[in-house]
Amino acid sequence: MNGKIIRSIICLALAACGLASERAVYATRESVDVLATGLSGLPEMIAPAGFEDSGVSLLGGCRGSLDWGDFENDGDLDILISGYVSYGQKYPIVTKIYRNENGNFEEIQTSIIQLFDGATAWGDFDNDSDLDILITGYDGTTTYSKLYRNDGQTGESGWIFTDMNAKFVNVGAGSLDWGDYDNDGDLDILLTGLSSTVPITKIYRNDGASINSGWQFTDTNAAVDGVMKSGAAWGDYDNDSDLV
Ligand SMILES: [Ca+2]
Ligand SMILES: [Ca+2]
Ligand SMILES: [Ca+2]
Ligand SMILES: [Ca+2]
Repeated sequence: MNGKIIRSIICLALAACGLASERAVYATRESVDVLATGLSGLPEMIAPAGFEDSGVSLLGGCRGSLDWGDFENDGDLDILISGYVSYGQKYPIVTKIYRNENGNFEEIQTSIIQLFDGATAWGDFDNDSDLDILITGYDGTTTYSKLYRNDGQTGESGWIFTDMNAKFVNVGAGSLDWGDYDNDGDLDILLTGLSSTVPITKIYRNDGASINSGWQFTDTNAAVDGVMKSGAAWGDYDNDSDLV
């Protein structure tokens, strides 16, 4: 990888699980880079035509989730990844952030919860020009949906992500996407997954800062079917300049 990334494609095999050695970053001559996690036996995930293995080794891609994002605003894409470390072994479960240092990915220290079978995505929910984190999944015994605010570097290799104690429904086996569906300039949340034994789909409206330094996300009670082991994405299907 190099700094000439034009765009990124995220490939994720959520319901599957693979060998640690098969998690890798791929790069092409067109400067389109692919980061993939997933299952041994999915050849299209292992060696897509025209891509070569960059040799980058990451932990946490088994039954995992991932996202690219420049969380420290230095102009290159970094990696957020969660999941098992190795196939067939439920533990350890990790959530890791790798900082891109000229194509070398260096792990940074955070206090983000360790989850698998979930979803992760960078998004600047508080519009302060740095990427925050939404993450869902299992920790081995229960499910979580957590929002972390990016509060900057601490020490040489640490980064502060503050748990906002958001009141989202906790889900596993889900997916999520940030999007400003009401066009008011802030990112809202589309969230799916299994809550207890019930598949859910929730849309949370971002209503800004609340007293006691919290943040208000309001459940819109949207009439959307609940789903799990799913994919969720906003899109302006009717081209009327909104995401619904
Ligand atoms: Ca960066
Ligand atoms: Ca932010
Ligand atoms: Ca909004
Ligand atoms: Ca629309």
